[in-house]
Amino acid sequence: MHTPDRDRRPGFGTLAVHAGQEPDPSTGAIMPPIYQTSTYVQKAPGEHFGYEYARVSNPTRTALEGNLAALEGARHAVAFASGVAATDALIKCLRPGDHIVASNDLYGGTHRLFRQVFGPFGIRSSFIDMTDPDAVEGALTPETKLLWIETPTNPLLRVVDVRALCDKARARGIDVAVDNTFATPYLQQPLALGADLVVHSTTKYLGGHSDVIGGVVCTNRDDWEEKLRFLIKSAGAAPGPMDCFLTLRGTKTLHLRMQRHCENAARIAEHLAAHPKVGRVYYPGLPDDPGHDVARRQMRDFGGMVSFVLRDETLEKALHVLSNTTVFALAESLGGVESLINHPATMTHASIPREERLKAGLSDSLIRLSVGVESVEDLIADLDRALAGV
Ligand code: P1T
Repeated sequence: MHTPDRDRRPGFGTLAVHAGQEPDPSTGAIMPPIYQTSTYVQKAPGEHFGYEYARVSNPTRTALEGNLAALEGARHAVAFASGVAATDALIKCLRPGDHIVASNDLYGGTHRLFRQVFGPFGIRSSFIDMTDPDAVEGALTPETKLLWIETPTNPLLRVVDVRALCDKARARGIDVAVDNTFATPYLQQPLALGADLVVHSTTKYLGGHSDVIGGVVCTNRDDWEEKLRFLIKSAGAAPGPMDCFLTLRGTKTLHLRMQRHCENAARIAEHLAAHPKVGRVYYPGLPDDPGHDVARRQMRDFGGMVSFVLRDETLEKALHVLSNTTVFALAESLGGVESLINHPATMTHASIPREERLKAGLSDSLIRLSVGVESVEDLIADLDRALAGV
């Protein structure tokens, strides 16, 4: 994309609105069309216009990939049919005998994929507290090929020092992947902190409207891009053109939405921290949060996710709150404009064995909020009403 001053890199908002997209050369359409086609005509055998078959590539997907690469400051972005499909393709690039060190506080589906899908193929995973440098050091083996970092983590919002772990990994020839779903590139850019790969569930903040499932891997490494494109072609987890269009529509307002998500989440975290019925609040924006200092260093703001437990930590009382909000909808997922409330133990993280969950600090009564962009007074009143009943 071009700006009047060619020496200056465009700002985030300009990239969000324009990167990856030029008006359609045949019609002048200002928005990239939804190229709803499975195949492309060839001038002669093997002589085509850049596209052969839509599992491999599609112009709507190319526009989305150009946009996401620009937002992450990456040379390449490879889009997938879901966040899990993006992770799956990345792990398929490892080999039997390889070892992954991952956070013990992470999306339940990632744990399930690593343990239950790749475990039987001989890829081992260790889940540890990545905020503890000694725990990371102790988990590394000569077979470790990948560090898998989520930060802030799902659902305890722990903050992992990406630069420190990248330095440690680089010294040992280990690649680092960061799942940047919770932070988004507006708040945090892991490649600039030394990561090799950034993964997103674009289903969340990037899409932003809870109407599409998607994923992406961004990287500056040509070898990784080649492997991931080979996997899209060979294993087929390609996103459809309509989904790419919807995601691209979402990214145009990412910076605006994130500002409001952060503002609302900070207000709610402060309110809950002062509420007599609330025990602990997990939010890196609170000054006494253990991740606050690292978050201030590596993030622009603290994000839209807040977790908490009640002072009286009984499951029954937590379930009462979960069932009695009216603006916050009880649902899995996050990052849409609407607020959601979730119970990790029975919903998003049910696939992690209970003992492992408890050891990682994820209690049965934890409540997770995805704070939307509604009027914050209504969100606070909704939580207060639900809390009043316990
Ligand atoms: O749902 P999908 O697009 O396949 O993305 C999976 C995924 C990957 N990484 C993180 C950090 C995630 O939170 C998710 C999906 N998470 C939820 C559905 C959830 O409610 O936590």
